[in-house]
Amino acid sequence: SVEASVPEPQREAWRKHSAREFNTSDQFEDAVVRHIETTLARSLYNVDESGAYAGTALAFRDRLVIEWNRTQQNQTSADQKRVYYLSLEFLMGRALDNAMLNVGMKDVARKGLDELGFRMEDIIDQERDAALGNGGLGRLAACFLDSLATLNYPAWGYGLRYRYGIFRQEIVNGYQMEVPDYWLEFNPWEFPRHDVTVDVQFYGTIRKYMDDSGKQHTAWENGEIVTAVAYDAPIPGYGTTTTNNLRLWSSKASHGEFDFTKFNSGEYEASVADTQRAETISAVLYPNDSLDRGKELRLKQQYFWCAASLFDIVRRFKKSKKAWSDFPNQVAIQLNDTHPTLAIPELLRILIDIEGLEWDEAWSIVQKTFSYTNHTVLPEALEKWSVPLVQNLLPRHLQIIYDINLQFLQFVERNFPKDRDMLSRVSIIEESQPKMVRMAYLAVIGSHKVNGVAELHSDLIKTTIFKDFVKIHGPDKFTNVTNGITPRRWLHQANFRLSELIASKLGGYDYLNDLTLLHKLENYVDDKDFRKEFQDIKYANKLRLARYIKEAQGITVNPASLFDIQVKRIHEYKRQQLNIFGVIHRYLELKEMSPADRKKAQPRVSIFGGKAAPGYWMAKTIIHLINQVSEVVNNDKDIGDALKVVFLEDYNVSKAEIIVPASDISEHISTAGTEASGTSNMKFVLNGGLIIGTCDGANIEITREVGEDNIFLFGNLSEDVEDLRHAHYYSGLNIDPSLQRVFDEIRNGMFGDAGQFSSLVNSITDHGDYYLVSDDFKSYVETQKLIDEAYKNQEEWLTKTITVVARMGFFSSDRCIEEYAQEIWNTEPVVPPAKPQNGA
Ligand code: IMP
Ligand code: B1N
Repeated sequence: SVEASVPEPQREAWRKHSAREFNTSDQFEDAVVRHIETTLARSLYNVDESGAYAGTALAFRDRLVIEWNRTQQNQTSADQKRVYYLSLEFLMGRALDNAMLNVGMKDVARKGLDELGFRMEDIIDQERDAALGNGGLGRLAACFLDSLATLNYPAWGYGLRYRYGIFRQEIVNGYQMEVPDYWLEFNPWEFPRHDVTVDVQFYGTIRKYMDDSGKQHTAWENGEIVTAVAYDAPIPGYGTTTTNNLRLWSSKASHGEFDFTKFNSGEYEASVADTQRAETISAVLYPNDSLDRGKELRLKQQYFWCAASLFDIVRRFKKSKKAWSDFPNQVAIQLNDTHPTLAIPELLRILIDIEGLEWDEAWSIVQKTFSYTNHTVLPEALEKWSVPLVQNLLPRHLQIIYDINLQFLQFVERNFPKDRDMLSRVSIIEESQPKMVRMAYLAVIGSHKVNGVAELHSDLIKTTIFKDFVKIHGPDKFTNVTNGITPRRWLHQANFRLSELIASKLGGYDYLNDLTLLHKLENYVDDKDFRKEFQDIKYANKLRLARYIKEAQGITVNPASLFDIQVKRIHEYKRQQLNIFGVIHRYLELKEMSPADRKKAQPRVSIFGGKAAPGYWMAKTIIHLINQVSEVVNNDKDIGDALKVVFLEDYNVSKAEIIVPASDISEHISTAGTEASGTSNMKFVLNGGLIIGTCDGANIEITREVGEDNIFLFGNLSEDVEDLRHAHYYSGLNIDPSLQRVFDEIRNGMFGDAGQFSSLVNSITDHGDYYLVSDDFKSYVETQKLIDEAYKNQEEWLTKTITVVARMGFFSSDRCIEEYAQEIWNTEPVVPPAKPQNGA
């Protein structure tokens, strides 16, 4: 059992034989070859780069496991509050390079691999991305895990172990095709814990009964049971031995392989089918970003994961033998969006139905334990589950939700007796046909703190979707924690030369643990050698991307051109359509120029990348248009290097690590008020790229930090969006002639069959232009002109790019985690003891 331990008299023998860590390249080679020969059963006659990757990963994994065990023991005895980060998505990317950085043996490994006949970069490149997420929300969770470990917080991530992560995108004839991402063929970073399982119930019935003392009880029984199996992955911190845990649940049939009663009675297929059905729960990540589709299987995933995680957390707490009132002093649970909101009624169910607590005590524990991060105000992303669906799948939870709602509405009625509409506005249950459970309201009511992810966004949620709740609970419940990114992956790993240059000026790598130290770079903004090296690094990064573009898409681009990059999920609110219309406009202008003038124009490469949700037709149409424009422009002999258009297939985390350091300009051009924060904006600037952006999300705070002169802002402000939409509806659009020209050429078939793009163009011209493309087009194009001009003055441009890097200290995810720890979780780090000697 998991509780068993070695008796005292035998522990000395264990300690003597405790695993040894490699410290020299010789020992590293020992470990690699041993793993290749024994763990993988291959030999020196049968080892390619993937084998060398496996051996290297397993050698580093051994070291991580040793630290991981020590950390868990140390954190358990420290008796500190643990933070649990519940997220349906963890977009981790690759692990090996990060493990090498954090273990600190990269040079040893490089030498060892070299001696074994391999190149480090090729070995790192063998790893598949762990792509258990859609975009920003999932990658934020990954950055947070990195910072939590780095700052020594005892923290676990809880999620689902999808067999298929986000699909691989292939572009066929300009259209997106989705290919399943079966990523688990070889995953050395996970540890199956077949002894850590939780039985999770679905469906079933409710029985009320009275015990001998006359106390009322509720039992949920006769449901279908699915077993959750834990898979753990070590999360090493940087500059510390702290190695936290990411626990992902996998589903399997509760009877093991087969239902043997069915098996023995001859129903072999039925028994296998049951097994399949259970395994389906954790089979696939839903590929929608900022869209709620209300599918039953998604609800099953959510409950399965919440129930398994809560059981695990409660089990761990119970080992401490503390009183229940201590639960919120030991446990902080952060809800990453509303996806884990069922954890709230689930904890109530455990406390009341199973542990026998009274409602009021249980409710007070729940509210102190949970906090909720909102990531979007888009109405289509706000989760609602139909009451009949919840009734059927989780009958007891629906009762508990109704009880929460009743108590809440009674409270509201007492405090706001005059506002009759208030009750229906704030009810967890929407009185629609069918009735719906509003998950965001449940999350707000069940938490002690609610945060948005950038200042503008946190203000917006207080004045829009949660306005009434600010009145009811008071403004202190609502707070802001502006997102951040880990400088380890997004600067040091992705842009090693820049990191090295910074370290050479700042006297070492301390800045990777305190990003605000970057400000000292401003002292070097006039230093000739520094400037030269900074510029060379950007050029080298552009050259690297140019090579990748050639290799992956077969397009030749000139690294001396201005690289203009927009990589992110394809979504109308993110407005890739505005970008591609701008590109078409540029193309039309270039076509009209004399060859001499064209030569003088600033050459530009417009680079796009990103996935569309498989059912999101408009997003797929945008991808198609980009590819068609690319086809026409790149093959136009008149144009040459003046303009190239690239759509990079299958954008993901490891590709981002090549793309991000290579931008001159990146585009963050969402309709004001729609992008909650954005995090790639921070990544690009941290790597010395400038931004063209709207006054939205974290762009506003980036502007505050880097200064207005160092960012290219354009477009309408969020406070004007509603009026503009209203005006579209009542007085029509005001389409600039330059945009009209673009539409005319698309409709005339310049980019192939116009019918393909009519829904896209019509969504603007005939259907209200909800995302304000027509309102912002002119200022967008004018701002792009300013960028062309500014880029021509390379010295001034360079000054700007150095300055912005120096001013990005605020955007480290370490800063976010400190804010969460102080303002929301009320918790302290557990600093690990000095490392014991090997074998001790
Ligand atoms: P859990 O808290 O039971 O899920 O265990 C998490 C990890 O901490 C596992 O690796 C356990 O072996 C370890 N662990 C749990 N309790 C103790 C303890 O009291 N001493 C040392 N290690 C522990
Ligand atoms: O979360 C990121 C923000 O930086 C982005 O601005 C925001 O758009 C993103 C349902 C979402 N909001 N909502 C989602 C993802 C998947 C899903 O099923 C919603 N993602 C965001 C980090 O704060």
